[in-house]
Amino acid sequence: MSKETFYVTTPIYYVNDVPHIGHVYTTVAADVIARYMRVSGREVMFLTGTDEHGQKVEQAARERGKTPQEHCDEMVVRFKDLWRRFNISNDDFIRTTEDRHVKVVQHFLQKLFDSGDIYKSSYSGWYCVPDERFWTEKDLVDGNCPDCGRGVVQIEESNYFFRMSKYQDWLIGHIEGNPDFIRPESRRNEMLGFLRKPLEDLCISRPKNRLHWGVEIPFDSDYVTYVWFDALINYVTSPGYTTDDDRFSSFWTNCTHLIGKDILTTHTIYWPTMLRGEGLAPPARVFAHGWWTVEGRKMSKSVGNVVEPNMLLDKYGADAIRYFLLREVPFGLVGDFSHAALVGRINSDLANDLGNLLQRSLGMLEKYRDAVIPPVPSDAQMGDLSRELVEASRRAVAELEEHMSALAFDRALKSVWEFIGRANKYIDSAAPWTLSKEGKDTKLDSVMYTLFEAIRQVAVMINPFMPETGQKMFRQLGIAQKKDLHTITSLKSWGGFQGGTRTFRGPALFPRIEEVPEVETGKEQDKKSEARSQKPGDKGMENVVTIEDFARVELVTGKVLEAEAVPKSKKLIRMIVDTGEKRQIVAGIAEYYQPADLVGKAIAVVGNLAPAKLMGVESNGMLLAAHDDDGLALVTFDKEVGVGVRIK
Ligand code: ME8
Repeated sequence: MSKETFYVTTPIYYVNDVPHIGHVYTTVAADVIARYMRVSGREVMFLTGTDEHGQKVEQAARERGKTPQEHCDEMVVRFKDLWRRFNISNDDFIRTTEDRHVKVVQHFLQKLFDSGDIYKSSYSGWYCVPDERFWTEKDLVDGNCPDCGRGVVQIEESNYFFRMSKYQDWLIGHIEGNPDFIRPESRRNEMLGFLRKPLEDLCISRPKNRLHWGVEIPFDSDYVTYVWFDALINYVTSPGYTTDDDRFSSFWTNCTHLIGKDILTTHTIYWPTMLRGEGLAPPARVFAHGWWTVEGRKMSKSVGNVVEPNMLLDKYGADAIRYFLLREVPFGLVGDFSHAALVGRINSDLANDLGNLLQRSLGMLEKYRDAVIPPVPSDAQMGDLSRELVEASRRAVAELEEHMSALAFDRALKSVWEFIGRANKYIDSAAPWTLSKEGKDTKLDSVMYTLFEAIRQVAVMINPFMPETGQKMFRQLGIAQKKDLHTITSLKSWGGFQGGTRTFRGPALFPRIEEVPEVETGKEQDKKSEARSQKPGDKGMENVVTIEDFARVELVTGKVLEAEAVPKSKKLIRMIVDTGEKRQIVAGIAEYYQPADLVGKAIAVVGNLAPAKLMGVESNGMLLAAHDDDGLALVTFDKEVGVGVRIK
């Protein structure tokens, strides 16, 4: 293979349950990076699949009155259908019950057994049935599983063990010597901390009298393989370990595993030591992203707030969800899903910024140039405004490349949106309508060309994130078939769009959604809070609140990360504030503060205020300030505090 390779994987998901928004998150992220690498000229392999063995699956099948295989065959369809609906472009889908995988697991085990890295021993310890994990006495928290908090049972039996402890020093050296191996940094430190305690050997078998549903141990038919030992091996089965050496070695060296933080230990402790025992290199990078909650709460069946992705797809479409998930929070930090936040993003970023840019530009090209792209302007024909836009495009492409290689999806999108903002401003400043009215034809040609080359660049940059939208844009720009104009390489030099191309105006990319809670006016809010604070019999004490009342208000510390004036408003400033999670807050303080002065400030925020829209911009929270005749002062702190700290 001559091209540089890139191999990306998602966890293989358990088929004991249906997929939810958490599974969608990792899979969409993997899809975006796979698509991006393809258009950057890499030979890509993208793997996802399902984890079908083990106790949980056996139990789920039993509860449904099915055999485990029947259960798996039915559940896997839900994952495959969902990935199709989300336009997931995986090159392979692996199921651990497939023969190709079972063979590799058995090969792996036999090799480790032959080299003496697997041995048999009797074991007594605490076992968490739902997690299928053994724990030592000192691991337990209040006598329960330290991972899930559920009860554990004492088990004594003979089992096979992998000599994981033997590789501890090597693993520490590997993590220390390869800063990119575990990402983000916080997770790397967490694992180095974990490795300060001695590693124990790993129990890798389950006796068949307790569990049947697994890969039989090749050297002892009374046992099946521990589900995690079986599952992790999927990552080498697919690219051809033991079956296609060339393919395997070319992809394995460039492998990135995307996972949630819940399965960090298995991927960065078990897996690299297993590979080391087998004589294989560890994956190049394991990136553990953060956890999604829903409307501020942990997603759980008992709470009834599990976000069902098919319902979201019906309502918002794949691209809006893909965009929201990756734009809303930095990959690696916690995220909170809420319909209001999703609708806010659709309306402001997708319908307003991106949709309007394309729609108004196509409209002008139709009106002024019969929908035909003018020729590429010469250097002399380009004015300062156009040159600035070209420069902004160079910056956006460079930033996109930098952020994508670090899997900083939110920053990559932010850079693209800054460029979209520039292109929108370019239209306002270059004012094609005036050029047309004044008959400045050469200038108008030059402006329209520059604008459309910028839009083509936007389409290329967003295409990996929103493939349906990318394709729609390419169609409307008249370059659907010109694949060479869809690549990141085509953005390296300005002027790829050919003059004479005919464009086609289509329907709006993202119609606005008008269902976000509207703001109440200040007076209405005041009336309501007065009514809430008055209790019958409390004469003369109308404004007294109980400690419980006060505790309902979540006051937290925050740090302003970004601030900008809300267009067309004299009073409002839109801020992105870190309160442990990133949120957008709109405040009426523009008469007293410059946006630039706010960035970096530590502030006090009402964290659980209902979302509201101010001049069409969504605000999630309110900052505290004192207002008197002399002006306005933000509430801040007299020494440094972290973000997201509760103020009481
Ligand atoms: O652990 N937020 O499978 P699984 C973000 N079979 N991501 C989430 C999430 C949430 N709330 N919930 C789930 C397994 N995920 C094993 C993996 S790999 C060799 C074997 C995502 O079905 C996240 O990627 O429990 C997490 O790591 C994964 O789903 C767990 O999926």
